[in-house]
Amino acid sequence: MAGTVGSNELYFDENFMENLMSNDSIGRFIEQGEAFRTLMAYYNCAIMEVETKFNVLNEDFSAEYDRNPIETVKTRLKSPESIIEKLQRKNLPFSAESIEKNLNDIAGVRVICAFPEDIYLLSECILQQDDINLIKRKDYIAEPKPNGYRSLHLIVEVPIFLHNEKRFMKVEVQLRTIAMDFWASLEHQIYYKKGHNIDELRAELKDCAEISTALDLRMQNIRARMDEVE
Ligand code: 0O2
Repeated sequence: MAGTVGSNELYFDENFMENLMSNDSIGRFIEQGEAFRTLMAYYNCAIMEVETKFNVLNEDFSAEYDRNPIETVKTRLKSPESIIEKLQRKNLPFSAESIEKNLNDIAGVRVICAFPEDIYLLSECILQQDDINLIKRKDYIAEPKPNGYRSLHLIVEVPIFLHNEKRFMKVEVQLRTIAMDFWASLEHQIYYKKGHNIDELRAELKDCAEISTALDLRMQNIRARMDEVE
């Protein structure tokens, strides 16, 4: 994910702003500052709602079964730079309205689990909550991307309760294991790199994806056998 995972600050670089203002349509977008800031505040609220839901589930499993299905929850608000880049790439209008209508990943919550089966357990639990609407589900664990990327992606809509209204906001939830997260972090760095040995590195990463899949399954199997013993 672009933007800083775990930090919800909005940040504009000075040169970046100058370049932006020289482009008419983007300039108009920036002029919409107030609407943009309000929208980002709403997404921030939605992130808090979804993060809390996962923390509650983790507490519940801990109290009931004496185990935590979640290792970590990371959150991020997409940076203005990434939002503008995505609107441009998709040839979409630069406005707060357009962002809300067309982009699904402004608010991001990443849930890291130790075992693959916990991913599906948590996904089921969150989706059966009556204030959550599922918009889109992509299972890159059942069907990994050609480069080896694995994760379960959910686009959900969650209500936020403001002083005078209830608003539904979209949040992208990525669920993955520690191994999948480790792999994706390195792959994300390589994605932006160029160089003569890049194909070799990508092939090696693909190999690592297969090893990490096997490791996830073996670890899950060990846990299942430990549960049997207990
Ligand atoms: P960011 O925020 O910089 O991470 P769309 O549905 O149009 O929003 P897309 O690409 O169809 O976009 O969505 P998809 O496939 O669900 O992927 C969305 C996010 O998943 C990406 O965000 C990444 O965070 C992650 N992701 C998807 N594929 C890969 C991959 O091959 N490697 C890694 N490391 N991460 C991946 P973005 O769009 O990159 O933006």
